[in-house]
Amino acid sequence: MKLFIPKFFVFLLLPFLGIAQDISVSGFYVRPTKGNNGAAFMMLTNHTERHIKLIGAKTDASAHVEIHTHIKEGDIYRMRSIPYIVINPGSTVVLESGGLHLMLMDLKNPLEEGTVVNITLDFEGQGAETFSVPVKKKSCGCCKKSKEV
Ligand SMILES: [Cu+2]
Repeated sequence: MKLFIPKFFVFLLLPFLGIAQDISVSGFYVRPTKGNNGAAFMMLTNHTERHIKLIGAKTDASAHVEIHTHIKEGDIYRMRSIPYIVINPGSTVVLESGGLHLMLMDLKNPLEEGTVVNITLDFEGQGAETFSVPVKKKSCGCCKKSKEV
């Protein structure tokens, strides 16, 4: 199944997506891929005075989504699944290439640049929020690194 979402439809949805009251999500994008797994990146800013956890994500584009980090083993960095990401009070966590990211596992179709995938983020105690996420090679400038995951 390919996601062909008319542009006007995305436009209509935009006012309702992207900003939760306590957490803001910016620079959210997914990299195009022909492989089985895709990677999603973003910045998460916690506007509250308490810790907030990203405890999961899901999408209709893949079988499931894992939260990944990179762990150094000897001289090699390997991806590891972790149960959650903590966003400290008043802080921003960057999910970027080579670091934390969401891994879209077992994609149903290749992720083609210019399309959109819906990804739902689940924050502990905040509920879930769904975003229309563009498939593109680079973010809108929030992530400086460009090395491959
Ligand atoms: Cu990964």
